[in-house]
Amino acid sequence: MKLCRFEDEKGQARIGCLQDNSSILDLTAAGIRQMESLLESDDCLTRLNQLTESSPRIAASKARLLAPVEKQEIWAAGVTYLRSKKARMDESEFSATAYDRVYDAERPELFFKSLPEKVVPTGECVGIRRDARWSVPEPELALVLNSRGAVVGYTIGNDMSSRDIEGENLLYLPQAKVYQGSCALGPWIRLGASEAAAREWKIRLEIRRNNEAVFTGETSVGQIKRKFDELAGFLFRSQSFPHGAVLLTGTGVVPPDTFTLQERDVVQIEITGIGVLRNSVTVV
Ligand code: DO4
Ligand code: MG
Repeated sequence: MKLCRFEDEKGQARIGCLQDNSSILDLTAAGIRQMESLLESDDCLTRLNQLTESSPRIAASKARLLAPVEKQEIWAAGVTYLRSKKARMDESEFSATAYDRVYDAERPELFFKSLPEKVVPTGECVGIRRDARWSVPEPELALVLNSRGAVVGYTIGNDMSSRDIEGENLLYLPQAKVYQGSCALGPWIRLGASEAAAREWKIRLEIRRNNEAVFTGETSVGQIKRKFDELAGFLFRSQSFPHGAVLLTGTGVVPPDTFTLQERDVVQIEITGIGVLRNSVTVV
């Protein structure tokens, strides 16, 4: 099942359940005002099945998808794939040992990524910093966690990053990672998949420029070094998230070091089992 937030023709935000690619069941018409009430429920799928029987169906073409996030903070894990460790070590002599160590350490790298209201939905523009020379998307599986830290769903995340800023000095990481348009999530939340099933999914990145693919790459969720519960467990250590949280799980697809994003590029991230998150790029 796929849960979404969408804007109706009057500009009102509503909650929906994607039926097929052409229609959405309007759960708000059946009384659901927030995804949180479903994500917090112990029998989310049963409740959804009951609700969908009484929900009106609307054409997906009449709905503008919103980011599938409400009051959750968005966090991200780093250096969870071997490919990411190698890329970071190559970009920075200064910080190479830090990346090498964190890949094998018990404690993962976790960093704050975005407030929910700043998240970019599918179809809108992600940002590249005007003071960065080397900008890349990072296609990542995002875990949707409830307030108890349990994985209740999955969405697609883009952890946009300024690699020259991050590579210059590790202390610049927040500026390389957190700026206008640096986090996209969507298009919806996939519910009811186990970690074992999610580990079979492929993550594909395609970057298009003037209608031509200028980079394509692929990895598998199964390449993530750490278990989902392990990442969620560290995030929830000594910290509570009353509305739940979204946790990006790191990137395993890295364009070559000669590649940087440009204004009007289109970044398309597919995770089999979820869908496609598509955003064009603007300078911020
Ligand atoms: O420490 C740098 C960030 C790592 C990251 O974002 C990733 O591996 O995806
Ligand atoms: Mg990342």
